[in-house]
Amino acid sequence: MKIDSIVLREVQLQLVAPFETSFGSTTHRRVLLVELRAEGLRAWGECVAGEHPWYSEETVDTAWQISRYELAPLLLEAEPEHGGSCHDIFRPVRGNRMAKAAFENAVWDLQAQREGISLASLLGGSRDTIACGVSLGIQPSLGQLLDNVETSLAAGYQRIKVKCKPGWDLRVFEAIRDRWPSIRLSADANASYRLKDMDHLAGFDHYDLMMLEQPLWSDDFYFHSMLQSQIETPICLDESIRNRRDALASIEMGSCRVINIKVGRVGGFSEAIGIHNAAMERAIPVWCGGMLETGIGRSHNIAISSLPNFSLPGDVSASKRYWRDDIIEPEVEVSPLGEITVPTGPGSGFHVREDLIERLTARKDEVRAYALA
Ligand code: OSB
Ligand code: MG
Repeated sequence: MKIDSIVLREVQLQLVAPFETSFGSTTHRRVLLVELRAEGLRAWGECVAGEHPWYSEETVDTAWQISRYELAPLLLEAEPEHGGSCHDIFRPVRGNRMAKAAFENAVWDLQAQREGISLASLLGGSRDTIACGVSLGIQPSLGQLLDNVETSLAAGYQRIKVKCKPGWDLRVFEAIRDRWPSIRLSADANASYRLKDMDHLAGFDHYDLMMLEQPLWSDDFYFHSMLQSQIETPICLDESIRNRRDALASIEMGSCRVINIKVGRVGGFSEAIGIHNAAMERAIPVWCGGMLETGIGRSHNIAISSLPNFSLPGDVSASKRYWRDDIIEPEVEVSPLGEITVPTGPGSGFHVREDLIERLTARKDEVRAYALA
């Protein structure tokens, strides 16, 4: 596929409500979008890097730099056969997986449009609908969190995940279990505990959590395997898993029993599929994580979630939980059963609202193929 030009944009959007994790609070998003123009088609990708290097080293600004001066020139020169070619094209650039994923996922989207098939089917998806959960941030009060749980359950969400950290854990689980003894409940620590907390974490077993996500360091497998051997609650790794090899190592070491796959964190759809397959062969279920995406990233999360081993509800939720006006049409909706229908139209199956994106754009740059010739 000959790509004529690549447009990079930073769009700025306000979240409908602040989102607080163990590492800080987010009220608005600065999002890097990548648009590929090729063969009369336009394909989009979203970079999930945050405003600050809290979740991972990458930020929207490092991703901009790497995208503009490394990845865009490499891709314009390469003429990728398909999305799966990107891994090799970007090999000279170490790390920077969130920036790479934005490009690679746009190439997959372009290929799906070109072949007139859905992105989900191109990726190997087999589900018509995906199961949805919510991720509820740390709240100013327990009462506000319980209100959020109630609203989410009423909307149909199949699993409630609460962010936790030292000081916002046992009494939160206690209060939720008191009112809802049998809902599917999980917790995400975003790497906020240490080895000295082992006994404390064993106390989580009392609350029948589906899983505890990333309790220890963001780059650790070994101490998670020690912890997993001492608690009953299944550990789910998020931050630690950067690629398929990490998934294999963590499964073999017994560091986790569930894996959260985020296409941005692992560098794009190809690596996500590799992790999905490796986990499936070893009977480890996976689910799709979220990064407060706009509709573009969300539409890609829906597509990957249609693969068979995405067997647990993901953090892929309705547009209106995040944005007053999403940048795709129709916006993503969740049914009263807590499901999203996987689109069957070509590409992502959603229309990208370029007029709205233009109004939200804070910076823009275009890199053209001929400029390199
Ligand atoms: O750890 O899953 C995480 C958001 C930002 C950074 C990390 C995480 C999250 C979420 C939000 O949990 C999931 C969503 O998009 O709703
Ligand atoms: Mg997480």
